[in-house]
Amino acid sequence: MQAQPMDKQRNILVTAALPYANGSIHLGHLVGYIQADIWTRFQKMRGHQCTFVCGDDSHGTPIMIKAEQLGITPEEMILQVHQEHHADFNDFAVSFDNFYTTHSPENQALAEQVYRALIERDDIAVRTIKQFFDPQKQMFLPDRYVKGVCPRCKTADQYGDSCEACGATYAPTELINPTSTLSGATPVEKESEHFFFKLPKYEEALKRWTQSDHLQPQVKNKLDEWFETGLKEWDISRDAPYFGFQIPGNPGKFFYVWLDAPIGYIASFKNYCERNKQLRFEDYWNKDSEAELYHFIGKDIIYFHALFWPAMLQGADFRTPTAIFANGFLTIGGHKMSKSRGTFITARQYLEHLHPEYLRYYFAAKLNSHIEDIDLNFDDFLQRINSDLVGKVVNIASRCSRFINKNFANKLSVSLPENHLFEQFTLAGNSIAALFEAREFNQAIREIMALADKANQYIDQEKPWQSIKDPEQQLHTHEVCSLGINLFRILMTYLKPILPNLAMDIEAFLNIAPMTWENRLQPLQSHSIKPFKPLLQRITEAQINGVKQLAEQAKPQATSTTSPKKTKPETLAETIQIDDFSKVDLRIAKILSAEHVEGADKLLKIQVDLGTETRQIFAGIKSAYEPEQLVGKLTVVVANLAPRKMRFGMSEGMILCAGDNSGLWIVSPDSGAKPGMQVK
Ligand code: B3M
Ligand code: ZN
Repeated sequence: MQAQPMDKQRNILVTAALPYANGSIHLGHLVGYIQADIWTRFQKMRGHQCTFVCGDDSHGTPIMIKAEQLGITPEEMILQVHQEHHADFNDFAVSFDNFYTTHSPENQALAEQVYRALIERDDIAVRTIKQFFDPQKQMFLPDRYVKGVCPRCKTADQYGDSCEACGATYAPTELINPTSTLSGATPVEKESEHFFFKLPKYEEALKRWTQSDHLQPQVKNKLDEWFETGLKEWDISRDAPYFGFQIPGNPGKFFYVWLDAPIGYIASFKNYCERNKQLRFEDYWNKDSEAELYHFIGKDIIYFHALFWPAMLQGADFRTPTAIFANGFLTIGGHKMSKSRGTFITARQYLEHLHPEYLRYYFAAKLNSHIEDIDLNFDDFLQRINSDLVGKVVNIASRCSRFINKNFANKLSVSLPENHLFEQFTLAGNSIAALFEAREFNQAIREIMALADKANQYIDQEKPWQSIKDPEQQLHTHEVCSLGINLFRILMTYLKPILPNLAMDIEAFLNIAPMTWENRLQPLQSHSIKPFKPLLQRITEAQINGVKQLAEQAKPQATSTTSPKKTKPETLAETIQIDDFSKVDLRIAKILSAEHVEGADKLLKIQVDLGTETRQIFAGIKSAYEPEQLVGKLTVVVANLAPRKMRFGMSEGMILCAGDNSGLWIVSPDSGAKPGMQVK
């Protein structure tokens, strides 16, 4: 068997979901961007014409409101955020060919074009609907901007679309005692004319589209459920004030952000074509286009991409996507990151502690083609980087180049030893390519690491550090090390889509042209390399602890920083062993003093007597207790919790507390217990 020749050149357009222009990129976002970037880089290395576009999703009420809060115009804000996002993506080597914005002339023209085409086909209905209106702010309120008492379980402080406590979904107008989260005013019901896209007309076409090979099986199943419940018309308009595009001929009416957001993919590509004349816009978007079009998205926006989007494209006479690739969410140490709680590690925060390509490698090692959540576990992270990437792969280069640099004047041998390894390594490129193509990155990494093991075994067995001492074995030693360098180069070819910057450094070290899938087949012989410099450092405990701490702060805490929100009992945590439990040192403590903390909404600063010492703890129980109520009370404290630096000072422990939406109660022993006693 031989390494397969490349298939014919394909024209591919890849998109990644457009991030909203009102917040920072966080690690959860990066899963999808890194996945799409690896895939795109792989296609480019295979010699295909592959273009990767994205941009900010710059419209909508949250963006308008956020800018207002910042005291700037939405235009100013989206510019600032655009620069921030652009820098974040750059630093993580996410290499969009164009990172544009939906607030662009191209997008406006295209959104109008789509809208007109839909009107033409009688796909737009106009109906009057009733909606909540904030009389103070003089604006209609999206569901998330109304809060009130759940009509079903009567829990207070629930959003206008669903109840966090009992899971009920309802219209905001069904809430008891509704208030506007923007002004606190009681909203009134008001009528307004809205425009609806007649999605049900596309049911048959969508069903056909779904049946062919465009979707992952899980997505297909989801769609079948939606077909069963029945497709509904989609409200594509919003009333002024709104930051977006005005609907042509309808002053005061705007396109809903989700109408022009996916059209932003087309606009970003169009903008790119204007600067890159070798690409023809029509070749990619005309109805009969033979180019391939792929959308990488998060699992929460499948409805928009698998139903509305192909229907809109058909209605407006554009081609439909070749496939949609949805990915799962990121958990950190098993905990969900949550945007709405503001609990996530941003891309920037991560970069303050760790190398971006570590994260790319880690995600690749976890990603497959399914919609599975992936977990960032820091011990696993450390292990994979230090023992796999640095210990196995980079180590091959350092082990062999030592001798090439020192004993053979930087030059590789004229021929390689009679050895099947070179063929085996190049041949593996076929199956590794198939795995990249199928987005089975974790399996690709497994194969690459198995090859790295083989290369190391070969070096172990040939022992160049011994044979170098024997003048009669000079040629052999030279060939062994030269083969080692060649094997290393092939491994790095396979890792290049994942580790593009490391790969570039290695191209410089090996003194070679950019590595492609094809040129791996040519061995390096009689070739001069450069002196080896350490290419990638091991992660230190200190670095990993830095990021761990961010995650700790991000995790919803039982008491210290946030008060638990839910009434619904959380599902019980997984079973632990007695040894796990006994790691937690619980002690009776007496509250000596408690006081408000200036600038903190939820925290009280508390001094406790632990029997042997006094500790300061910040606890998020301000909503439930006046400080003086607490003084003198006995409670239970996690005494061996690592101290945490908070904005207001050090917190040296945690007070145990029970709670849900209806209140918070600190845990107290019966009278008789003494400060310092262990709780077992
Ligand atoms: N702006 C972000 C999200 O919901 C949203 C994606 C738009 S993709 C066209 O994840
Ligand atoms: Zn409820």
